[in-house]
Amino acid sequence: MDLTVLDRTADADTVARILQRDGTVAVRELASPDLTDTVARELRPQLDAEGLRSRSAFNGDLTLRYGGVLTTAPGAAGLVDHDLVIAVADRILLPFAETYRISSLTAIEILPGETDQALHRDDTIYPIDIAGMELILGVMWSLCDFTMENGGTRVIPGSHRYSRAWHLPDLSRWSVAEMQKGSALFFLGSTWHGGAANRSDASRLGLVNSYCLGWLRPEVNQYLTTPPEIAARYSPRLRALLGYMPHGLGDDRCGSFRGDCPAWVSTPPEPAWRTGRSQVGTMADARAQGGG
Ligand SMILES: O=C(O)CCC(=O)C(=O)O
Ligand SMILES: [Fe+2]
Repeated sequence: MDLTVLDRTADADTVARILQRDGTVAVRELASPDLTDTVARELRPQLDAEGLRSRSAFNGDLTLRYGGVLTTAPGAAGLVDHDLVIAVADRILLPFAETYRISSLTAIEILPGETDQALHRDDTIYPIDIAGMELILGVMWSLCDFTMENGGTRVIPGSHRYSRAWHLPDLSRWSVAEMQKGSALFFLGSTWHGGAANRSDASRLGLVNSYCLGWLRPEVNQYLTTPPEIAARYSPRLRALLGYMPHGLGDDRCGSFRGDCPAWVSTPPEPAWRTGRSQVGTMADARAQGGG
């Protein structure tokens, strides 16, 4: 099965349908070259200063990583909070949660000479595996052209939803996400993927962000990574994505806080962002079901 690559005019229903079918899909040139260049420029100093700190067998020896993206690169807001990405995430994750949030947000620069990263699924951070329930949606933005040679992300279309305990998909059937700068590779948390060897003489820069169900603990602590005073610089929707909003309604909430959350002091959540979402968990809902 090949990786489907759509034009940026694709609508969210089409992207989500292929994503559910194949476990992955790419949308070419979704972000402008101006925006991707800005983000790459904003990330540069911290990538150089801190990028090698997270070297490990899994992360690679010749790969720079930087996780404090929104403290350093305000332009990245236009990627993680992109309307199409959010509309796709709504379709993939909202069947299982009232809302979802950023789980990790990491710039990854694969340097020349790096070898293949082990293929993996990102949802193994959670000790549950429920058939049909996606816990995570990942989006890899290419901040330069991704190619076969320079370490374009490898992904295995159709590899999602193999119950972890039972069997493995055929791990030899990966495709490389060859995509121009500014493209977005979507992959489910259950889809096998990994970084690739860089056999070129230039580095490969990408920004990978993942969204998890709102009742799960994010992979990276977003409150420490993007504390309230930094979060307050961004839109209400992005603040909510960073976790500055409880999950659930009424008595069935998690993540609530006594008093006003510091990230909301000047701009409370837009009511519009919550309309149309499930009311499951309210007393009114329980009453309607005969349970209250
Ligand atoms: O850098 C890439 O292309 C993928 C990285 C990845 O999947 C990971 O580190 O979990
Ligand atoms: Fe991954």
